[in-house]
Amino acid sequence: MSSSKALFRMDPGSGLFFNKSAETLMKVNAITAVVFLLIGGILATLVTATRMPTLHTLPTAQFYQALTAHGIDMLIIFIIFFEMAVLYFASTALLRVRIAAPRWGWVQYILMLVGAVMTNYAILQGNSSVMMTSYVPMPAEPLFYLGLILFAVGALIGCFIFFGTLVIAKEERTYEGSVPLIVYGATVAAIIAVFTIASGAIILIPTFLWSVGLVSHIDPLMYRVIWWALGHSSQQINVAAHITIWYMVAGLLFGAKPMSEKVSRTAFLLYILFLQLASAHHILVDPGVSSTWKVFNTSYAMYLAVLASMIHGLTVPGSIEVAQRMKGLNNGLFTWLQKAPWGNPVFSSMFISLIGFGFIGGISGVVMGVEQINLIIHNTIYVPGHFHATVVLGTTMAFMSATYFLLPTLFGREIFMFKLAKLQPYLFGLGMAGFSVFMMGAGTMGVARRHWDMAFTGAPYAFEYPAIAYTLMGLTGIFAAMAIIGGALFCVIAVGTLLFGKKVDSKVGFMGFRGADSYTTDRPPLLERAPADTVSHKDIGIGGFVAPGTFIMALVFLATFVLYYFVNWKYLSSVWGLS
Ligand code: HEM
Ligand SMILES: [Cu+2]
Repeated sequence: MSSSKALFRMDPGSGLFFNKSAETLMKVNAITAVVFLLIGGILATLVTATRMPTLHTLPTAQFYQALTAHGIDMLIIFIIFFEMAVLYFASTALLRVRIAAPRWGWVQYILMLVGAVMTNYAILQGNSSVMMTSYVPMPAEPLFYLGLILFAVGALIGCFIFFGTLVIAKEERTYEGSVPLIVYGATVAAIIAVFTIASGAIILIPTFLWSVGLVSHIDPLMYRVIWWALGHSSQQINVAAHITIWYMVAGLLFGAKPMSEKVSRTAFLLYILFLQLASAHHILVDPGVSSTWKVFNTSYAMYLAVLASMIHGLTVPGSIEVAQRMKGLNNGLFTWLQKAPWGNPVFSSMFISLIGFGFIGGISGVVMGVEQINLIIHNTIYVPGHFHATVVLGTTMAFMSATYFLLPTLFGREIFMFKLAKLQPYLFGLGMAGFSVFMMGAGTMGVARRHWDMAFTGAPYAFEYPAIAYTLMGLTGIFAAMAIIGGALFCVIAVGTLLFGKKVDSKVGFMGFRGADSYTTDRPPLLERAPADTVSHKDIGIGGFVAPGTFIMALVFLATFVLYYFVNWKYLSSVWGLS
């Protein structure tokens, strides 16, 4: 297809250019993502209700079935469909270029959809309740693995379309200099995705052959090592993608520029270099891999990756602070933050994602990644407590923020039930934060992970957790209910906007976005490089710091971290007496 036929429209509010073929693909991928979020959310309700000893909703077999489907529909299917939309957006709308190979885009979508339905069908049949990790020698039906493989092939095609689009942008010179930081972040996500999918193929294809009887044996230890090259790296795709969204929102809403492009880019690069390595934190108690490897891997290598996340966690709010202070909100430490648009769900979702990911997901992740401390919480409900803070508070809320932005710009609709939409991020965010923290607490008290019944009803040997564990699980349930209401509200708002949302009036706009213009075949103007920041920051800040508020926040983060680390070592010494 020649470039002259490609159709573009401009969104006058954001200044973004949308290519028509890319736009359609972004829409179908994003809508499908939300549908799976809804399915995963319904399953979350059943799983949570079963974990509450007072409710015990599902019998054993259905619990593991629902848990398997919940994990897969959320962390694989919802997240990756959404990431396809993010990749198409970052490459086309930000670089003002047509999408490469739009027909292949449909192959990506259909393969992923067929794969998703196939895996869900296998789980529904009842012989594939092997959890998201699908550890051998637990067997699942061949369709379970085949579905995942098709899904992965689809995702791989999506990554190649992304790279192809970058090539076209470079050839057609739609931008000057190097690609913008946000495109750079998306590129990092796509590169990690290729590595992830390759690891997935290495492990899932033999497992599929094993399930149909063509391979006789798969070593369970080896399976776990390779599976986590897939499982861990796929979380790094998520992290790179959601941090990219943080930068995007900071730029869109505040006109914020990264405090230092070089530092942010280097931080993204650290992900490629070190994150996959750190996958050993998932196999810290496995026999067969040496302690030396585990310790090197989870400390030296992992800390470099964590450093990258901390840099982003600092520069994103820092850049917002600088932008706000430049606008005159220069009083005191936190006026810039107080005066932020807290009623705009694009901002509130993004900021809750940043704080929740850093304080809850980040700190707990580093602490549980220490080989010794890992022994306290291994295979307890602490683990889902930690990762709901990363993949839900962090990634899912960033994707919610992006959705609130895409509804008026991409779909050209005013957000349905806007008053509730303003509330939704707080409900979901607070619910998820409490849910994560209380699960972590219950896990520290020993409550097992993925166990159908914490009361061990009918078991031949009785076991009682400390009473506080039941209280913590009760609190987990209450906050889960809040998160479920918040999540359901999000789905209703997103679907409601598409069905009933008023068309954005491009003269008036909505949340500062002005919605659709008509399509033309004119090539969008060249994306100009923002001039190097010559503006002096002399007049802002306090005591020589341009972003003192962010600096204080970083110190609070550090203090929380040190305290929590200390508490865990202290606790370890008491559960593991030396005599
Ligand atoms: C209202 C929202 C949600 C609630 C209430 C919820 C609740 C739960 C519960 C209770 C468990 C089981 C813990 C256990 O017994 O081991 C679980 C597991 C899990 N959840 Fe969620 N969840 C929610 C959203 C999400 C989202 C958005 C994602 C991913 C993006 C996600 C990913 C997972 C995964 C991967 C598992 C583990 C499955 C396994 O062990 O194989 N959840 N969730
Ligand atoms: Cu990991």
